[in-house]
Amino acid sequence: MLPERILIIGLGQTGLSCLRYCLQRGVSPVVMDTRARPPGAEQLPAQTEHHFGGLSLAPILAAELIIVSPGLPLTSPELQQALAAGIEIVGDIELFVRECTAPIVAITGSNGKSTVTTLVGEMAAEAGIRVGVGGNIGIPALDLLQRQTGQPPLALAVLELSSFQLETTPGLRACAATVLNISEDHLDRYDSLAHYRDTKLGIYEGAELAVYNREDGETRPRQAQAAVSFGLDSAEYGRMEQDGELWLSRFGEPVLPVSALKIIGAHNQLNALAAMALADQAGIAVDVQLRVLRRFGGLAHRCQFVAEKNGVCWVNDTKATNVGATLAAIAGIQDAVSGRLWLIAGGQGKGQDFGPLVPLLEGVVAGMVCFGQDSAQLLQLADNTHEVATLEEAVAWCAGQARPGDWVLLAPACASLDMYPSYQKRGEHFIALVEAL
Ligand code: UMA
Ligand code: ADP
Repeated sequence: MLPERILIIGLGQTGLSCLRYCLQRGVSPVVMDTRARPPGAEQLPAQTEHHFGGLSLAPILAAELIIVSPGLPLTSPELQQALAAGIEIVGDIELFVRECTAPIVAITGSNGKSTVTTLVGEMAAEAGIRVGVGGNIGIPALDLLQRQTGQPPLALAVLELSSFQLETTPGLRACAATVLNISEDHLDRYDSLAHYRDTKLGIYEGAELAVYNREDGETRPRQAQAAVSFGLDSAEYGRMEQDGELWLSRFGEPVLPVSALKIIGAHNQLNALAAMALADQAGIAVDVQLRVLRRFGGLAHRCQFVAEKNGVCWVNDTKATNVGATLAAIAGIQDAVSGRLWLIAGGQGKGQDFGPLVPLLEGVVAGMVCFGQDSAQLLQLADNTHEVATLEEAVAWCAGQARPGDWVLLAPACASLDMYPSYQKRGEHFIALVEAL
């Protein structure tokens, strides 16, 4: 049962889904956003009490329940006062888990979340399971419940969860939960990498099975609980050689040659193994899992081949919004590059250390062109860097440097929000620029 006095803070995709959820249950919430003109304001029913342009204390303290969007940290003085006053603050995922009767597969990590979430969702659908896929992947979780109205309930929910969402989801009890990997990200919101990691590890709380990455000790659950691992050796979910070929394996049994995967790179083999472990726990047959793994061509904007122009291959990995993803993208494509590799990077660095890019700039990357808010930090990493003002100029610079056989990779290691509304828009702009060459 929802209380009468609900306050929704944040009116992006999440806030709007919370609004729909409350209205459907007969509660008219108050809405607040720190922005003067938040996106979605035009969708508010006329009579909705709203407060835009800041956090107003009076309506905050008048609420019985506050539903806060993932983009807003709980550290503001106003929300701290609400907590001190004993007012419950939750996120949309908490409301979802309280109502969802289906088992939940929960996926977090610094990178690979959307890929693994999509794989598990496709495996479940292929198995004929009534599955809902949502969360940070871009479909607000509560909308999965709304769609159920008048239909049989979901039999499985597959949720991609960000650390922001996990902060406000104390009630998650997943049937299978994974932290795929941990690398620096969102250090503009967390005071340390340890704080960011601990928030992510919260996904294992109460999980029936924890699925962790043997290659990355930071992903191991801290408490004693049922757990299984994936990695690049032959243990549990892993890889092994058979007849001179590398295979994905389950508990020592080879099940799929790596060459049968369309998604490239060791990072995607790890993603495939994680998806298998999660799907096993969700009761999805192995042959069904393998069918999906054989056909899955990857998501748009992740190491997406755009075009070959004048003998130069252009690749869009705009979703590489942190250094770890950029490293994985380069490791994934470098074997395919016969000539030189040019990197386009930049945007909002979110407090990350760009240092791990240096060995690449001194090795496999011929040159890096950088742009955006934190380009000065990227520029000073090595001698073979060049700064420009826009993505147009970056593409033009690479087109001028590259010779037939070379590759150009957009893998920015940064968020796009200083110059674009989303990483997708940055990727679409890149594709249009490359196509126009
Ligand atoms: N904001 C304000 N004032 C407010 C509320 C929000 O300035 O009062 C700002 C936030 O700081 C943020 C932006 O508005 O920069 C969007 O925040 P939001 O909470 O309104 O976002 P939504 O539109 O609801 O989208 C959120 C997720 N966004 C974030 O967590 C920032 C989306 O993930 C997610 O797809 C969506 O819910 C549905 O669940 C996006 C994302 O970038 C893809 N996630 C981060 C990531 O993957 O690294 C965590
Ligand atoms: P997320 O949803 O966590 O951002 P995606 O599946 O959308 O992850 O992939 C985003 C980018 O992260 C990819 O383009 C790729 O460069 C990188 N990536 C994907 N999977 C992994 C992984 N397992 N480890 C490291 N990097 C990865």
